[in-house]
Amino acid sequence: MSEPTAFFSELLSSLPSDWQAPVEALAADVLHANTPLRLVLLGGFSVGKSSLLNMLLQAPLLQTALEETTALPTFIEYAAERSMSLIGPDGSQLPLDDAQFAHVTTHAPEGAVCAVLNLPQPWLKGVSIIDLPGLGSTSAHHREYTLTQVRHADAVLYLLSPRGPSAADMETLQIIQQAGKRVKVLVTHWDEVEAAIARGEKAPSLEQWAQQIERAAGLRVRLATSHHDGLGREDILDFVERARDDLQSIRLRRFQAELRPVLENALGHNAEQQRACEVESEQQAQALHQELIERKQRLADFKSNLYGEQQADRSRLSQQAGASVRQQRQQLVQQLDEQAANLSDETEWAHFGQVGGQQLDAAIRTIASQFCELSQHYGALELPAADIVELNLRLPVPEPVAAEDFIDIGRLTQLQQALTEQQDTEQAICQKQVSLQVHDMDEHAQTLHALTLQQQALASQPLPMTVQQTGNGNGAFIGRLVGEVADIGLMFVNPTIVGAKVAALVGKGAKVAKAVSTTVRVVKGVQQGKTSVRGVPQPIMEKLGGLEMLSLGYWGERMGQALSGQMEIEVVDPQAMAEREAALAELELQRQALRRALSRNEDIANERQLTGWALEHSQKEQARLLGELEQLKQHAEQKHREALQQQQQNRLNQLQRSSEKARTQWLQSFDRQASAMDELLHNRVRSYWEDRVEALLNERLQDIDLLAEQAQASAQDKQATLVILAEQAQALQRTLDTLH
Ligand SMILES: Nc1nc2c(ncn2[C@@H]2O[C@H](COP(=O)(O)OP(=O)(O)OP(=O)(O)O)[C@@H](O)[C@H]2O)c(=O)[nH]1
Ligand SMILES: [Mg+2]
Repeated sequence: MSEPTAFFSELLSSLPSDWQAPVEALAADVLHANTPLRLVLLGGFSVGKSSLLNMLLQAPLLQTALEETTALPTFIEYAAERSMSLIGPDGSQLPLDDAQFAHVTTHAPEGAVCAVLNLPQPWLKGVSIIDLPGLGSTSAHHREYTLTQVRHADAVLYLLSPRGPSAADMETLQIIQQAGKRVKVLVTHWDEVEAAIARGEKAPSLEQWAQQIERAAGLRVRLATSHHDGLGREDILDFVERARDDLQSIRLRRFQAELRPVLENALGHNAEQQRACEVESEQQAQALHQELIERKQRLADFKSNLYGEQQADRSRLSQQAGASVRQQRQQLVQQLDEQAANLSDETEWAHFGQVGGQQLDAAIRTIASQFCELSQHYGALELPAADIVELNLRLPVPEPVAAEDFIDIGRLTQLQQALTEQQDTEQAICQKQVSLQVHDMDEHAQTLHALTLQQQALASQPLPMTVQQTGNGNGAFIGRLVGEVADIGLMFVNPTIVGAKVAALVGKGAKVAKAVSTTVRVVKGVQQGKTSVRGVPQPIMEKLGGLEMLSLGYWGERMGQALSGQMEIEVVDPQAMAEREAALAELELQRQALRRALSRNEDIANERQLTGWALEHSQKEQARLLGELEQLKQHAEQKHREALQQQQQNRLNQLQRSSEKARTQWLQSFDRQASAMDELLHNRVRSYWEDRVEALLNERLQDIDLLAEQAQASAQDKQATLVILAEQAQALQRTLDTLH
């Protein structure tokens, strides 16, 4: 069994049972903590703490200056790689570069708890060195924090200026001594002392200073010297190494130092009880009675004062907490408003939501850390040391609340609220379902139907674009027709080129060919009969054979030639005549057919001409329609633009409404969380005053009643109690004696 464990087991067995729980808690806190050696550097500001660390680390890593420099506690620890970071109240780590590290350690940004410098220097293994703001610094908070660090430290490097120990140094050294820390005291700036000696000044007596310290602070130390150029480095590294090796016994010493007042309290109370049991004569009983009455009166006075103290403390905290919440809320409102004003598009919505949430979170975290700071400064009650001992009134140390606890309670409240709202909604739905009637259902169905119809009507509305397209198509068609009609018209203006023009017309394209399809059919009939026509030259026959050559001009021209061709009739051959006549008749037939075809063409041309007039009119109408169409188009475009603008405006309004809603929800969430955190702070303070301080006072008052009762008990009972008390006192004393 290791030394601390063996000591602790023995201690517990010797303690009266009602003192065991607080001692176990203390042991868990100090004795059994598995953490590196905590070494703090202490001393007045500008005494050279950071310079000394730079000297030990052999690099200018920490900021030094003549004025108050270190503002943020800085932990220096071993790691395989060099890194720097800033620790937030929730334990978050923000990596820093050299410049940022220099800035934060000298400016202590709001909400930061400490900075950490990790270095791969082997001598730092198993050690956590803490560079603190100087004692006696302008900030009261710094002093508070420094003393807390002293409480939790295992070892202290205490730096004295070359002027020797001041009253403030003595006070702190006494605290350190009582807390059982391993201490090394150094006189810094020794180079300046050496320079002064060289100038002929008297050397200070380190021995004398050590004696003064022993007298004033009860601490026996050997004073060492150092300066930032390296003096004392080996000595200090040796101290660190030994302290690390002796960590267990240092912690045991710390534990014992903190245990001492607890045991002394118990022993004091035991002595009072024994005195009460030892009362024998009436006179002694009277004296004790008188003493108890006086003590009770003092406690009662103290208790009634306590109410005023408590009220003052609570209202001070309440004001500070309120101011902090108001400031954060105002800032949050401003941030959310700015963000909402910049919101102009739905695509920014996700980003808006994300940033708003982050701003709310940051505001909550800021008040959490401010509340955490506030929670370190309540319950300040100055009691004269004599009263503390005499009345056995060692007040409990007020416990600060961690920022994370505030955040947790805020979130919890918010979740509870959300849950309640959800339950309310569900309940409302259930109630509605119960009271729902059939006619309500019909009414809903009809409304749904009406809505569907409206939707359909909207969907079927024509768009302006359709009208425009139609107009364009007509224009093109009319243009094409006009060209063709002009072609046909020209044929009639100059009948000599009738054939060629008709052929050109036919050749122009499929559409006109279709228009003269009747003619084509006639011509085809003529073509089919031509083989029996004698006297028609073969090439003509072949040309007539091609459908693509079915041009009226061509045919007319050729036919004319054939008919005008000279026929030589020398012998009248009736058969030949008959044949010729038949051929002529045939040709006549064909000519007639052609004439008919031509007249059909004429009709068509006339028709077309007439149509041309109609078209002219139609063109005008078309132009008018086109004008109207253009107007309509412009009107439609204008409407379209207006609709787009309206749509844009609607979207903006919708966005604005949504952002307003989000803003309200964020602020509600902030209010809810802030008020839960405020409640936690007040509950903690109230519980400290009412549950702990008042409870302690009540305990003491009860003690007095118990003592009075014990004094009144029978001689036999007193004797028995005395035996038990004496045994307990012995055990307590034995334990106390084992403490260093
Ligand atoms: N001559 C001399 N000057 C020193 C020595 N140590 C520190 N200084 C100077 O004293 C000033 C204060 O030194 P710091 O190291 O910043 O002191 P500190 O104790 O860390 O100060 P705070 O952070 O403000 O509490 C600086 O200008 C240092 O250069 C030393 O041994 N000799
Ligand atoms: Mg410093």
